[in-house]
Amino acid sequence: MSKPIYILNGPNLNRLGTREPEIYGRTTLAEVEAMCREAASGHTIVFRQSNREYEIIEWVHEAIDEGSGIIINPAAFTFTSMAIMDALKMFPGPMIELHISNIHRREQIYHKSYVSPIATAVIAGLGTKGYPIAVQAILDMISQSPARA
Ligand code: CA2
Repeated sequence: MSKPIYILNGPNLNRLGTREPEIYGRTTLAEVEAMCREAASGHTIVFRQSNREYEIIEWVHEAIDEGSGIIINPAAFTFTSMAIMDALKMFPGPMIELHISNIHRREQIYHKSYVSPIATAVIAGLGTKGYPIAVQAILDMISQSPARA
């Protein structure tokens, strides 16, 4: 049985599709999850969202023990959390940092990510369609290192 891909989502993303559609679109997080499962074509996905920093850290630890890859949209924790960065640093496999919006086109406070310097790749600005693209990309990365598949 292959190890799951962890797709972790940070604070407020449970409200996706309900506010600021000009920035984040109208797709809900449940629909994003369905898109990811379809893109994974059978590979196991663990898809989670939390508004709590410690919970995301616990899930990164779980992924370190049980996961083959991590896709993470840390939302506001991107710019604040050394603790999530430290946990992610321990993950030995491929890791994609994902943002729905292009954080670099936004205000200065959205420019300095703690995660980008330790991520394998960064996807930003593709809208929620970035998620299935990230799933395909990480499956490709995992297949390049069969020990983790
Ligand atoms: O673009 C992204 O995916 C972000 O990670 C979203 C974060 C923001 O802090 C990052 O800079 C970029 C904010 C998520 C807020 O979630 C909302 C959900 C529904 C409606 C409005 C905001």
